[in-house]
Amino acid sequence: MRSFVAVDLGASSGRVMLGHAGSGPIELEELHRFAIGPQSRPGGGLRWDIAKIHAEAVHGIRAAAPADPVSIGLDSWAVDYGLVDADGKLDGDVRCYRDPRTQGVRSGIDDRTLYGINGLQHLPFNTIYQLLTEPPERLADHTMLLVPDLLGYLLTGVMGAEVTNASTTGLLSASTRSWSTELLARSGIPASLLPPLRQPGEHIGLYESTPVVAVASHDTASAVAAIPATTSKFGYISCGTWSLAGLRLDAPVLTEQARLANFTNESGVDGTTRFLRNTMGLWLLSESLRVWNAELAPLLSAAAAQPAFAAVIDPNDDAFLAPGDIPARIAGQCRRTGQPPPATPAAFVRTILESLALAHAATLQTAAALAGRDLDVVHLVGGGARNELLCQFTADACGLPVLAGPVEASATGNVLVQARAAGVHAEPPPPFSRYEPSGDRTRWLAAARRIALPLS
Ligand code: LRH
Repeated sequence: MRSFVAVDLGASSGRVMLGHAGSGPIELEELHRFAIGPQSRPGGGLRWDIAKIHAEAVHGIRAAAPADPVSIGLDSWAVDYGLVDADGKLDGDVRCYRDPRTQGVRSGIDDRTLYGINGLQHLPFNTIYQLLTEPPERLADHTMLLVPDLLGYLLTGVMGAEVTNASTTGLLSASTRSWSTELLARSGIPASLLPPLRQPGEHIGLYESTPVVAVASHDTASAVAAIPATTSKFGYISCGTWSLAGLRLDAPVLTEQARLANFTNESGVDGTTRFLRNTMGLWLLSESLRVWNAELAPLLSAAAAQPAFAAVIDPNDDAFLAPGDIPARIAGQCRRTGQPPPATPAAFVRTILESLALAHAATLQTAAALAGRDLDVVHLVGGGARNELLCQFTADACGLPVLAGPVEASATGNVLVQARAAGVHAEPPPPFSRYEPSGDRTRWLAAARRIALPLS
């Protein structure tokens, strides 16, 4: 067995894992876990504390030294970046994508042309829109590094842009997987801002004497690489802060229908496409718990005993994006759709879980139709795989079995790519639970109609 260090940064927590690969499924050992979370700064704006994240990552990497790891890999949430100046220094803060500064920002490129090239779901925080809020002089002589590339630079001194995460910027061509000169020219973003692309598995440099290897540095790409699929007819949900629901395809789907359904074509490992849609995921729960100052476990048991389908919401509403009083915003959507707002935290949790399951089902069904695929099974990976109620609701709403796990999917995929680059056998662990659909979907379909979700 050989050991690899996976630094996996989620929007709410980061972890440094030691992954063991070589025979049998990858095994993970947690070395260090720390809170992340965006911070409000005086004068407004949400930022990431990159200096702290860097220090925590180094702390975890140092703890791995006794295992003599083969290499280190870094993955994180997508789209956010730091700007490095001509002297190689990080200039200013790394802003958080939930910062409302990009609301209403457009690229100046018509939607069809933009989608035909980058194949991306319109999300207000795609990097292209964030960059267009920067003063032009900051773009003229700086280099943009996405978060995992920035940490890679801080560890090794080498700059680059790993392609799976670059595919979330809006500036990469989904077909050629190279920076789009057309989109750069038409948006006015200088090409000099973007570092050379690198592929998962490429050597980046050394941290002290340990190689740092590019993995699928977008956490969702790493999570999808870790799906223990045994059939090609599978859909997936990478369920953490976000629920990313979709398909693994050989080529992007850049049709007008896919654009109108707001589907994304992000790059995956081995030339695959991650054809998926972002849905507001466990963020709805974690922000609500923060507002209530409550623990999840007792509320999940209480939610299981609540009446079914009392109220459901469309979790894709941009109103849920910014931090704040999510329960109040849920109640507002219930009123607007003629449903009684939940009255207790347990009732809110029931509403959130049923609504996420509905969104999972509608998204997977639409993905399959757009790509001309049949689905036999759904793999649910990430932190949400621990949530039994959510897994069962998802199976019921989809009318398909749900296979749960791995929970640490991004870290597993991170290790998998490093192991393969080192010529070491690597396979993800099998799912740890299977949820059968309970049969009659009539009530799920009726609930979807209340919020105009396309589910049949
Ligand atoms: C999940 C994720 C997702 C992006 C969002 C910004 O962590 O990377 O794939 O859309 O964060």
